Amino acid sequence: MIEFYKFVPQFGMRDASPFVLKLEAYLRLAGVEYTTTEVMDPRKAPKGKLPYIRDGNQTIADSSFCILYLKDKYGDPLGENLTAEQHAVGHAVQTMLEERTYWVLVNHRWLNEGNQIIIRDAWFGAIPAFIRGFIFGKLVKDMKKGMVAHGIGRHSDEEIFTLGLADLKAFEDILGDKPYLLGDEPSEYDATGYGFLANFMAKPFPSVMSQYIENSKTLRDYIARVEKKAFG
Ligand SMILES: N[C@@H](CCC(=O)N[C@@H](CS)C(=O)NCC(=O)O)C(=O)O
Repeated sequence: MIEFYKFVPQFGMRDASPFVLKLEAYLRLAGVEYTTTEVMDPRKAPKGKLPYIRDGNQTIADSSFCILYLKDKYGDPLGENLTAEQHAVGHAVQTMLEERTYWVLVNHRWLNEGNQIIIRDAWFGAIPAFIRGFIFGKLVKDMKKGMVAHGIGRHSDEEIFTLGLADLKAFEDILGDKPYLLGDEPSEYDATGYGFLANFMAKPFPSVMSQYIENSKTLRDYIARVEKKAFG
């Protein structure tokens, strides 16, 4: 049985990490049986990040490597009927969400001063107050440094949202009036689409991104459709 390691549910969401939500949606859509372990401190994870899975004595970290492992072990029920071109489109959309849109989410949650307090109290509230500020401050500083090195951290919030909104529009246009990103049936790329879009709708962090989704019947219905298909 696959053991799935994730964060504790937070902000009214099954998981406030888009990567964790992606993997859990994949497990459900692909019909893989699993048990769940909630982790408070991702530093103890094999690559210092969540999600990861265990299967017997094997540990696989990173949502994409987990999915590759699962496809290798159980086959690819969500992808076997897709053409190479559909896979390529799915891959490109997934890479956009994970490598670019993700930073729009991180910037808004972790570097916006109001949101920082919400994050700090929710995830670091158990740490004694006298060291909480220090630990959280260092984490935010390291995050900012990483984002500057990446390049995204050199833009203003407004510029970052401009990039994020372009990603949402691209996603919406590729989806069009299809029920799922690549057609009538869900694929692994919908697990990613859902994981990211649903996370922008986390209640305590309204933004132009959540507004865009709220105003788009296509995207709203899509999130609800994938959620229903995956989680019932
Ligand atoms: N490429 C990884 C990304 C995972 C990731 O960035 N997880 C974040 C949560 S969204 C995390 O665990 N962060 C903890 C940390 O950096 O301390 C994947 O696909 O699993």
